[in-house]
Amino acid sequence: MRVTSVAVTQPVIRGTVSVNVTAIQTTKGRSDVHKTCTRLLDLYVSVHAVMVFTPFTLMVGQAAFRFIVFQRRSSASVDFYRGWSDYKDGFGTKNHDHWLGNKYIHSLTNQKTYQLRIDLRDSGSSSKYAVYSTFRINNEADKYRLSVGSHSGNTGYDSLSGSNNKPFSTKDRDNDGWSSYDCAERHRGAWWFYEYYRCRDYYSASYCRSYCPYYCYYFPDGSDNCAYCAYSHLNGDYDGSTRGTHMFWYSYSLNSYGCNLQYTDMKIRPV
Ligand SMILES: [Ca+2]
Repeated sequence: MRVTSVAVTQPVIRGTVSVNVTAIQTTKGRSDVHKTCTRLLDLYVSVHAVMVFTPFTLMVGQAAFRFIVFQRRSSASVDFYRGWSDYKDGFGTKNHDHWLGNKYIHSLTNQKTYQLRIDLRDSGSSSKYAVYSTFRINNEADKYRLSVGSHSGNTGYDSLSGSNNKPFSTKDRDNDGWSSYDCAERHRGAWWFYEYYRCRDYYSASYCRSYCPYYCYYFPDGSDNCAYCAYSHLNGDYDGSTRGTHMFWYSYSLNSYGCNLQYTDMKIRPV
């Protein structure tokens, strides 16, 4: 097999690499193309680079490679309670738990239109998914603001809806717009948080004291109050031991209303 034209720009180890494969010659058939794609994808993840596979991606013909997984949680082995620079540059490893990096997600999703798929497995081993017709995040100057299209799937609730058009927050960058709380600290993670629900804004102290403990995604705020900053948060602690710090996706069709998720991934593919 011979790749006749590969243009690589900015060949740096941790940066944006743009690769345009414009022509491929092979004498051994499709399997060799597949192998080369695999190597290129290995490169893409191992250096956290962003590559542009023009017709090449379609030539792979393997569903697994059409998706780019930018988030995966499957164990507690990778700490997701990190600051802005880690979420910007990415962390974790390709085939295990990781966050690809906001600067790469931004670069990818602003070059073409991508669909987002989120897969979830709850504490009862039930698997659900959510699909968004379009997905992109803006640049760092706009705090990696989220933009998603129409929702479908079987989780029973569009738990990313409230995060749409919201900036990204980390424990060292409070962009949630809610002066009462640092949502990333309270939820121990990073997400497109926003001002959403505070029990005492609606109910009496005595009511909140009894109401708050029912929902594990409510973080406590004193003895008679609780709050939460989004319908979903997939970058919380794995098996979070403190109320409000779990990975959650609010849903009546998931065990424990979508708390204590045991597996998640977030992935995109061009549409
Ligand atoms: Ca805040």
